Amino acid sequence: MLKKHKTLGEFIIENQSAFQYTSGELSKLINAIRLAAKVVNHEVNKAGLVDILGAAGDMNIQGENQQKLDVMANDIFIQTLKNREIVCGIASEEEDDFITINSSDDNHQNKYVVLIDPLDGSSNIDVNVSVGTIFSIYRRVTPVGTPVELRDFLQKGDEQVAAGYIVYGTSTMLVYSTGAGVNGFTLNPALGTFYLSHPDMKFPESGKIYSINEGNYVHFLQGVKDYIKYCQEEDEDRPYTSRYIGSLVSDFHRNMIKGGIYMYPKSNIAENGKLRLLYECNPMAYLAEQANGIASDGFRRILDIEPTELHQRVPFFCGSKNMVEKLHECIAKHA
Ligand code: P6P
Repeated sequence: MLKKHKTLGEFIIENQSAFQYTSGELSKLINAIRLAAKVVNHEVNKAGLVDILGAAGDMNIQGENQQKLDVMANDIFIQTLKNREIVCGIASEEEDDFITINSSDDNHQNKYVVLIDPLDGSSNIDVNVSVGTIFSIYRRVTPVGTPVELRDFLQKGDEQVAAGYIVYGTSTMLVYSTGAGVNGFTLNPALGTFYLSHPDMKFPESGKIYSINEGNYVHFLQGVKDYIKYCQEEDEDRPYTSRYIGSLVSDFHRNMIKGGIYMYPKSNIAENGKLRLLYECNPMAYLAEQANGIASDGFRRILDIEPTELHQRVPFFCGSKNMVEKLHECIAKHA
């Protein structure tokens, strides 16, 4: 008898009551993200083909103007979320400013804001390496019935009501949390259905994988350099393994399953690091903590940082508790 895996739809309904806000709202949001994920997955998986067939010019096989995939992913998520009566605003890495979404009664009745990186690591598409979508969900702080404002988006990561990612890898997975642990769902492309494949995901307390772009080594803080050397020296549990895909979602996902630490420090070339606080670091930090991991900027808990700008960058260190704490020790020695 085939063990029946729970579908994402069944899981959402079962856990709807656990969501601390009115029932059904989260379902609409996650269902919109689920649908958009399937559409983006389809586009991402045929990207190479379209490039080949579209080589004749900038027209693709359907005769449409070929969009960059991250722009296309952005449009798909925004359109899908707009169609639900629940989102009053969206901020995206692909949009300079936030987008106001009015309710169909024109009275701004929708309660949630969504922040997204629609296709993180999209430069990897051209070399057939996995990419991801990252999303972060808050309740608005300005009164329902008024247009959404910037302060609805500039909320601390601690205020998130849900966050997650889709990783378009060897298989496509949707991994998310609403504050009661992290669950991973794998898409069966033949059926277009996500199945619960990774219930209650947790970072191992320790790990042996460190992920960082060592090409920037000379620019790192001395404490980060010391930690990298710690990972590399001979000892009972070391040297660790260096694994860096150049796709945050993929490195994070592997480290959560196997144990590891992801690091994107600040440097002379990236004075606040490269990753964006609102739609990359906050959602991944929320997931990390829900999975017993840690996420910091080297000094502060990511989820405590008061945002000041929509696209602000922060240094980002995230993963297995013991590994991030060891990094903090190395940094503190030089603080
Ligand atoms: P670098 C992709 O552009 C990204 O935002 C993350 O997904 C990835 O971990 C990082 O940047 C890669 O940056 O500077 O090492 O190429």
